[in-house]
Amino acid sequence: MSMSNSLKKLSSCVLIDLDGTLINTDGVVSDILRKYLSKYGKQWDGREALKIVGKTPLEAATTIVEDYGLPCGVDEFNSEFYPLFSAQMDKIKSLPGANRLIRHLNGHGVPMALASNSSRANIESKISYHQGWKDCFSVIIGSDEVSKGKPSPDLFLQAARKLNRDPGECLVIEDSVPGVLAGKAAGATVIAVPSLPKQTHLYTSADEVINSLLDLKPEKWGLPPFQDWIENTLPIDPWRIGGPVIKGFGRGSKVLGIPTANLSTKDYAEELVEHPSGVYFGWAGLATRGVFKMVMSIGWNPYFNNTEKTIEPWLLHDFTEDFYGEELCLIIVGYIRPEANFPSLESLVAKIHEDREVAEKALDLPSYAKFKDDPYLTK
Ligand code: ADP
Ligand code: RBF
Ligand code: MG
Repeated sequence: MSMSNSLKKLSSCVLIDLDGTLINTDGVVSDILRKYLSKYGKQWDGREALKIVGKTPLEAATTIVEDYGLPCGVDEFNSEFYPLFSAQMDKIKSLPGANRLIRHLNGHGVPMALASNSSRANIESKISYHQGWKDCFSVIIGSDEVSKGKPSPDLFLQAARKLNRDPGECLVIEDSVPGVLAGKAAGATVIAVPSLPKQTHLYTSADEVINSLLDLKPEKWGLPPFQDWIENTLPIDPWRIGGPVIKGFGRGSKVLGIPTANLSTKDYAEELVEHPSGVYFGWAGLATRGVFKMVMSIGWNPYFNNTEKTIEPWLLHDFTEDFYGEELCLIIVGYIRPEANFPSLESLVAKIHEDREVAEKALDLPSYAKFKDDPYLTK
């Protein structure tokens, strides 16, 4: 066993954050603020999300009132904002992998606590829209039940106490910087799942930073491993997207032997929230050419540090010509890995070829192969 492994603390229970970690509260909050601020002639700036993520409701409200110079007090803002928010709570979706994680840990009898900077009452309302979740948590604590919210360790200390565990035995899962600091201050092991892209550098105190809950490996922390991976792939609910092939960045991927038939991300904003960036695979249909195996990347291509997310399927077939503008239909059936950065172009290309091999093999498995005949591909 390596030094770092032998020093690593094993966990026996999980303390988990709600907003931004298990559910996409930000999406609904942003929608409301966009409309609300326009009443005052102000425009919601997505970057503002950075400042409020992980804060207590009071802190978040104060930040907004101050930053936008609203002609109302924090109390007045709250009295207008909360009814709007409550009315939309049923629209808050679970984040990718959240349901899977909760069911997995619960199924293995791992004690779980929900510890959130939001109020106890709001936590209860929010999770009531997610079937079966409430019963999976033996402890639920909101910031109105402790003297200080995150980044103070109070919430996690109290959660551990109620689970009858030493904080050092707890694995905290958090999307926000205040939450990570709170977990470390409590003495827990902390995994960060940043809810905003390209923020990894802010999470230096976390024990590990992962891209999404799909990338969590519980066995690294002494917890039961997921059993749903098949030959290095994770099946996902089939996801169908299509559209005309557009011009990409023209980086000469073709020269590298890895041409990718980019799809526009504009039409898929909603779905992209529900699917983390990463490497996926499935089947691709081109109306006049047929159906082909496909491996793809969705995201910012860290190696090139793109500012826009791209959807880039590589069809595993030799074409004699380009097919820009043609209608391309994809059924994405499985996940392979998060996007990564690489020390050289050669190592990026080598990794993409590994992905190709994983995808080619997996797509022969009956559970993935059956989608080849899906009518969507030849519509
Ligand atoms: P761009 O930056 O415009 O996407 P690429 O170098 O990635 O350029 O090349 C992609 C184009 O190459 C596709 O739009 C398509 O027309 C063509 N192409 C040829 N073979 C393939 C393939 N096997 N998979 C994807 N695209 C291919
Ligand atoms: N780009 C990255 O920066 N990091 C990745 O991990 C990565 N993985 C990829 C996996 C596959 C299967 C494909 C098709 C592309 C991937 N790319 C990745 C995108 C790549 O940078 C982009 O297609 C370039 O334009 C290729 O030269
Ligand atoms: Mg391309």
